[in-house]
Amino acid sequence: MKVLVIGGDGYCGWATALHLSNRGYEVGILDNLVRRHWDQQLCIDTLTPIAPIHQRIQRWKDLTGKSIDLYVGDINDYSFLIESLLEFEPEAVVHFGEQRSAPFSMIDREHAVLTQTNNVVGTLNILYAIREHFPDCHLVKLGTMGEYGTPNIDIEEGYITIEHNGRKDTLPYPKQPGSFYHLSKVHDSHNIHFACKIWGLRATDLNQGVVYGVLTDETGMDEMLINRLDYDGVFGTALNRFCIQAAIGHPLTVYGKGGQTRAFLDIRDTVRCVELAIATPAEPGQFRVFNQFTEMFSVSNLAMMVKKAGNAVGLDVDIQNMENPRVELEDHYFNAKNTNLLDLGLQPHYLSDSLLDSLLNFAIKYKGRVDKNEILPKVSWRNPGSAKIAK
Ligand code: NAD
Ligand code: USQ
Repeated sequence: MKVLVIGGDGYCGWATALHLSNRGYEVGILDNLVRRHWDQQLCIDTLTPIAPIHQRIQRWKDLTGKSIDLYVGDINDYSFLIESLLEFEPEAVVHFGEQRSAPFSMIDREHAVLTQTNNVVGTLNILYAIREHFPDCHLVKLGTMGEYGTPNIDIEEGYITIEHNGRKDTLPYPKQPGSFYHLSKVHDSHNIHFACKIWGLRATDLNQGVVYGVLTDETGMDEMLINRLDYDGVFGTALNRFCIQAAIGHPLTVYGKGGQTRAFLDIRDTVRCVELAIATPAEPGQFRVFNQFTEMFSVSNLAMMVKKAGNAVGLDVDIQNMENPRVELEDHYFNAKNTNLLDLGLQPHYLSDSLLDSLLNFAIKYKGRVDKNEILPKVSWRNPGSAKIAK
């Protein structure tokens, strides 16, 4: 099957492209490399030294004999998108190609507009392109668990059945996202659902939790295939950040009380979930929603686990509860369903001491590349424009 991975130069996309290629799929990567550009603008860098995309792909071919087609350009450029699709002729499109940081989207008006324009218009372009040229193509779109927010009831997978005034219906689950980034994902979901309804497109929305880890079977094969690992206050995510903070002796940055509970998964499960979604496509007209995570943790719990694992490898780890730069509940109910992917055969890699140990050792290996000035959060939800962000 031919699968186009949009955003295939990024953290989840690169690992997924290699995994699918390894599993015998014919893979193309489409990416405008804007993430590398944003890193430069913000004066941040991944912990790991990632090779240029052409070299990564060449190395993959040298090692495995498998080719990956490359299309460098922006999905917001509709003629480029159409030309690439017509050349590659995908049977499935996996769409990772968005601005994915909540803090980035909250820097100021400009970054909020950039995030929503890039994400919402990009996805709309993909929907139109599929309708026009490949109406049978399955769109697998990365959404996020953060679309749901933290309601005081169980979170279902995309839909909820409600009885109201004696009548009953199954409706999209209510959305209460916590940043302009997370809102862009909600807007995408609505647009995709609508396109499935009116044009009969087939789509799967993968509401993914926070991803951790860096190694997969494929990205671990060679230094030149290494994946990005963000640790800075804008693009770094909770567990990855905590391991890198532990490695350099920085107190773990728990925002507020740390009772915020989120859904998490290992990057080795990300690539497998996408494969499972592609292998069993949605039906024409179906907008299918899978909650893509394996476990739920509070931020405090994660910090405690990293402290314990750090101590075990001889690191002295402190935890610092700091003023929360975000506006979010720090103590709340959170219980989300995730059976759809398990039913398709997902065998989760649960967070374990050995994973934490390997991530900590990975962070120790590259700790010389850490810029300590980029650890603390600079973006405030309450005060847009207040962050001193390099351009
Ligand atoms: P990333 O920033 O590492 O990768 C995104 C890639 O998309 C980058 O290579 C970037 O250059 C590309 N891109 C962005 N806009 C584009 C455009 N207009 N045209 C072409 N390419 C474009 O992000 P990631 O962590 O790999 O996340 C990938 C997707 O998964 C995102 O949609 C994100 O919302 C979702 N997701 C990520 C996580 C996580 O923890 N990393 C969790 C849940 C969901
Ligand atoms: N947090 C801390 N300390 C930190 C970093 C984060 O306490 O140093 C807290 C945040 O306040 C938040 C939680 O940890 O409550 C998660 O924050 P995060 O930065 O790890 O993740 P988030 O901003 O939600 O975004 C990430 C990805 C995004 C994806 C999302 C999945 O960047 O692309 O959509 O995880 S989810 O959270 O399920 O929506």
